[in-house]
This record gives sequence, C-alpha cells and structure tokens, in this order.
Amino acid sequence: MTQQVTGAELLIDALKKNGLKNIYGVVGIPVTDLARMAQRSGMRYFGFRREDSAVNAAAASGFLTGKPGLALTVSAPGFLNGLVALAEATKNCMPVIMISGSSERHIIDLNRGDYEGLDQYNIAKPFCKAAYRVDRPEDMGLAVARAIRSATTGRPGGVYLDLPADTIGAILDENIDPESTIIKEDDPAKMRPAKAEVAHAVDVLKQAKKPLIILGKGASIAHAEDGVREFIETTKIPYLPMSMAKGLLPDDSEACVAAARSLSFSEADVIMLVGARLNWMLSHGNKFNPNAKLIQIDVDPDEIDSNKKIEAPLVGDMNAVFEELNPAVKKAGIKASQDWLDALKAKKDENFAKMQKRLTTPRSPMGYYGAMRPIKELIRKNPDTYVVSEGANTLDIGRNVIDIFKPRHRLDSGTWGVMGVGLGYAIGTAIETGEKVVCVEGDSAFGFDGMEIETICRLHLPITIVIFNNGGIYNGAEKNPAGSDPAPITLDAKGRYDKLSEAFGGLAYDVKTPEELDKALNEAYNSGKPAIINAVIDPALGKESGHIGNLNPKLGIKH
Ligand code: ADP
Ligand code: TZD
Ligand code: MG
Repeated sequence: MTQQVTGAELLIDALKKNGLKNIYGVVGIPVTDLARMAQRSGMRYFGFRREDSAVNAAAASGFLTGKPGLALTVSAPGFLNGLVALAEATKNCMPVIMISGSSERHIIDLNRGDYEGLDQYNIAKPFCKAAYRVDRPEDMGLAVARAIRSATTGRPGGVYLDLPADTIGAILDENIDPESTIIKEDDPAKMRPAKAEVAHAVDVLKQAKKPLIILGKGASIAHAEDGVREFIETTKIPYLPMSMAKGLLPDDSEACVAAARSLSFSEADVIMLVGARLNWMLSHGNKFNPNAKLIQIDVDPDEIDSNKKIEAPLVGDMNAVFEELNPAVKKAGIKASQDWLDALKAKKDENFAKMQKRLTTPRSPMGYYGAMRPIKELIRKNPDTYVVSEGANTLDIGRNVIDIFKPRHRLDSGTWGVMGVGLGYAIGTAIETGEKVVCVEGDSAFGFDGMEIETICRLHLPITIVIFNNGGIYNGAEKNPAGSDPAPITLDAKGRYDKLSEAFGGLAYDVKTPEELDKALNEAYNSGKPAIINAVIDPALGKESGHIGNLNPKLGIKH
C-alpha cells in the first residue's frame, strides 16, 4: 500500500477486515472524526449518553456473538467512565475492546498538562485482560489483531486499546507497508484437555451415586450448548444453571434442578463445575456436601483449586472438552441413578407448588411475585425474547421466577453484582440480535444508567423496561430515626419513571396491579417500541441486599 492513509483509516480497515461491524461510544476530542469516518466507511456507530453504557453494550455484543464488542471513548474522563465497565466485562469473561483516544505521549510523559490528559495506558492495565498502545500508524493492523486475540482466547475479557491523538491523525509514510492480520473465524486457538484428565474425570463420574452439574456462564460464552446438551442427555445427570447459563437447555427441562438447589448441593457426591467459578456465588463451595468430589471444566488453569480441592480438573476450551468427554461417558455407560433423580424431582415439585402460590396470591399493593408473573408468561410465550435484569430483590426473585428457553438469552448484574449495566446490555442485545428485549430493573438499578432511555428512543429499539418501583435500594419504607433526612436506602416511591420514556417519544405506563402490568407489558412488547413501565411495588417489601443479606457486616443497627 503506497497511497497516503491516516492512522484512523488503518484502524477502521483492520476492524472491518476482522469482521467487526459495530462501534458503541461517546465522541469528543480526539475521536469525533474517527467515529464519522467509521460510519461513512460502512461500520455502524451508536452514540451513548455515558461511556460505561457504551462499553456495556459492547460487552453484551461480545457475550452474544463471541467476537469482541467495540467501544470508543474520549480521553481521561470518558476513558475512566468506560473503564469501570471494561473491568466488569473482564470479571464476567466477556470479550470487548475499549478504544480510547488519548493525549500525545510527549505531553503526558513530562506531565506538561494537557486537555483531558492522563496516562491512560498504564492506568488501564490492572483493570483489563490486556492493554496496548499504538504509537505508529503502521502498527494499527497488528494492534487490532493483538486486541482480538487477547479479548477472545483463553478466558475472554476486556482489552484496552490506547490511541494517542497523533497516531490517529498521522499520515503513513508512503514507503511503509502497514501490518495487517486477519483472524479467521475458525482459528480460535482452542486449548484441548489432556487425555489423562478426561479419563480421570470419567472414573470419578463412574463412582458417583448422586452426580450434579453446575452450569456457569462460561458455557454460554463458549457457545457450548450442543456439547452440554449431549452430555446431559447421555448421562441424565441433573444440572443447575447459574443465572447467565439459564437457557443453555430450556429451564423447564426435566434435568434442570434449579428448584432443588439446597438439596442438590447438600446431597450430591460428585459435582461437576462447567464454566462456573467456585466463587461467592456458590458460597465458595461451602454449602456443598463436604465429601463431594469436584470436577471442573475451565479454560483457565488458575481457576482450579481456587477454593476447594478439585479432584478432576478438565482444563481446556469447553467445546474441546466435550468433544473428548461425550464419547468417553457414552463408552463408560455413565447414567445418573433413578433414585437420585426421583428425590430431586419430589423436591422440585414441592418448591414449584410453593412458587405457584406466591405468584398467584393476590396482594395489594402489588408485590414482587405478582409483578413477575406477567413477565414470566410473556417470555414463555415468546422464548426468542432476551431478558436483561439488575437490582437486588428484583434481580434475585426474577432469576428464580422467569424461565429462559434459549442459550445466552439472559444478561444480568453478573459476577460483581453491578448496578448500571442494564440499559447498555439491553441496547447492545437489541442491536446485535434484532430481537425484542425485556429489561427487569429495580428502581435503584435503573437510576444508574436511566438516561440511556434517550439512546433507546433515538435508535427506536424494541426494549420494554419494567421498573420495580419499591422506592428504595432494597426497600422503600424505612424511616431515619435520627432526623428528617431520608434514610440511606430511601428513594422516591412516588417517582414516575415512565415519564422519562414519554419525554423522548417512547411508550409510558404507570401500573399498580399484576393485571395492569400484564396489559401494559403485552401492549408495549407487541408494539416493538421503546417503553418504560413504572410498576408500583409495596415499598415495605424487599429484603436488605436481596438474597445475600448475610454478606453485610453486622453492626447491631435496628431497621
Ligand atoms: P457463573 O457466574 O455463571 O458461575 P463464572 O463467571 O464464575 O460463571 O465462570 C465462568 C468460567 O468460565 C470462568 O472461570 C472462565 O474461565 C470459564 N470459561 C470462559 N470461557 C470458557 C471456554 N471457552 N471454555 C472453558 N471455560 C471457559
Ligand atoms: N453501586 C454499584 C455500581 N453496584 C452495586 N451493586 C451497588 C452500588 C450496591 N447495590 C446493590 O448491591 S443492589 C442495589 C445497590 C445500590 C440496588 C437495589 O435496589 P433496586 O432493587 O431498587 O435496584 P430492589 O428490588 O429494591 O432490591
Ligand atoms: Mg428498589
């Protein structure tokens, strides 16, 4: 290539050659023209109101497609706003590349004081899987290839790509040929498990009387549903899906024992972790039968023995693991015993009956379960719909109530339990899939990124946001005994979040009963238009920290 090109053009060229088509971002100095240029070159650019939402949209894109999502930010403050979401994506193993414009090195490195000047490259490093800076335009193609590899191979995660303003605008010397690498679709550099590990895992399974599978979002990220399904259909081993693994197999599958969680944990004698870390979400394994033997499939060898001894590690890419494991368990004739399955089924039935009662018992003001029922029914009737959720009680109750029927159709607060991911995830999901999205939001959770309703309306996305408005973080009824200031957890229970949608031309509903919610939800959903439903929930409902109140330090405060 000898004609004159800028760094920006080389970047866009490399992104496009690698099949990356969408950019989520917020523009300003020094990336505005870069976004224009990308848009005019045939890429799609989606402008957000805050960078964390843009990076969340890109992370959702990575989670759904397996290709890294792309986000674009301005320097220092835009970069820092985006960095939190890059760190979250990295925690959640979602492949995403955050590209930020930055100041020129000679100003930053001598601390000479620049407009939005910050040593972004070095600051980003501890918060993402890999960080790269591009100092010469001819390296753009190489940088993009490195960023894609880092984001998608091994344990996927967030990558930071630092673009100093002078590299973006630099014109390539016409005598230099730029590097460019195209990563082939079928070239994911997949790690295979050792044969001996597979044989040992099969031996452990052979001895099991009460085996259990825990499916984690690693299986969703790996797009491993075919291998997982074959394994479960062959062995009949019951499974419990973590929240973002719901739908790998339909939640109403016979083998799903989500409704018998405590029993399955306390009784299982072999537990197989399939792309699920033994972290706080699984109580570090402390609620498992203490004599249970553990098998763990994970692409990251560091994860093995993180909290409990793993008897049989299966380190490798999940699809490669199932390619080996499935014929091996077939050959060994591994099958879960009917007694074990019957015991779990009995517990499941008992808990289903309890749940049914909660869902249908009328109460006024409306409670969480009554409000979840119409959403549950809508998703059952429309299983292609994606569900995004965040909050505390709203998140926890919704996770148990709303069944998911297809892989990767639920995105939520994830490993850190973060608020403020919902609207970004919903936008990225609607754009990448073209499907409808129902966002199930706590009123506090919605407040973190609620202004993205403007983005949703501007882009005419089919996103229905249901806000569980109980007027608080966890609960809206608390009074501050020490004075007239609202209590720390108090928000405005009378707030009309639906009006925000109206302000930007979306549909708006204020509902107080499950019947009103059902009508509004179906109308909004069927219209395919952006909508906010303000669902008024009894402010006296809602447990402190939802299902994880035990993690709060005890200070003896009465509330
Ligand atoms: P959950 O929160 O659903 O329990 P985690 O996020 O804790 O799941 O765990 C996901 C795990 O999946 C991580 O340890 C990650 O290394 C692993 N993982 C991600 N992609 C793959 C893959 N392609 N093959 C195997 N393991 C994977
Ligand atoms: N800030 C961030 C970024 N993430 C967080 N998880 C929190 C603060 C703390 N937090 C929770 O862990 S849940 C939650 C907060 C503020 C909101 C819960 O209230 P909600 O849901 O209205 O969203 P419910 O239904 O009232 O429980
Ligand atoms: Mg609330």
